[in-house]
Amino acid sequence: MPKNRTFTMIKPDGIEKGYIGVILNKIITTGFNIVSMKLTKFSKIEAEAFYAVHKERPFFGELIQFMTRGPILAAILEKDNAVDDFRKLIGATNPAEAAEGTIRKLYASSVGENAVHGSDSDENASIECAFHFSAREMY
Ligand code: 3AN
Repeated sequence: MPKNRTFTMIKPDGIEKGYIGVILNKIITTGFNIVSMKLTKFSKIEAEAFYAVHKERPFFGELIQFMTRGPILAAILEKDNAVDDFRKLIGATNPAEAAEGTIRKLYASSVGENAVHGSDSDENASIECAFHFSAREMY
């Protein structure tokens, strides 16, 4: 598999609980290279745009409130098979269903507040990277 890229965020719950260090350590020791990273915060309009695909879902309002309540750590990660391997590393959306050793099993508390985001396709990874980083910030 050629090296490719995925996009991740440590979500507000992960930051509030002090999990930046342990989550980044897990990402790096699993073999991902961090190629871009920033601590930033969504405005309501930005969060609604980022999660537009979910706008008809019943949890949309809750999701936007959660994702705007504090800073996020946004990063672009590189590795062979990055998108699929990162989804494996973070585990199922609901931490109660996430496999042992995954980031969500270890550090997430609920299906809503699930500590980390990972792109679900190469196409969405490109869109999400460009949402948070300018061309000159993608190394
Ligand atoms: P994933 O993050 O695993 O790709 P998605 O794309 O289905 O999951 O959902 C995006 C985000 O929406 C999740 N990370 C979570 O924060 C939130 N979410 C998903 N399902 C629910 C739900 N049933 N209740 C509340 N929030 C949810």
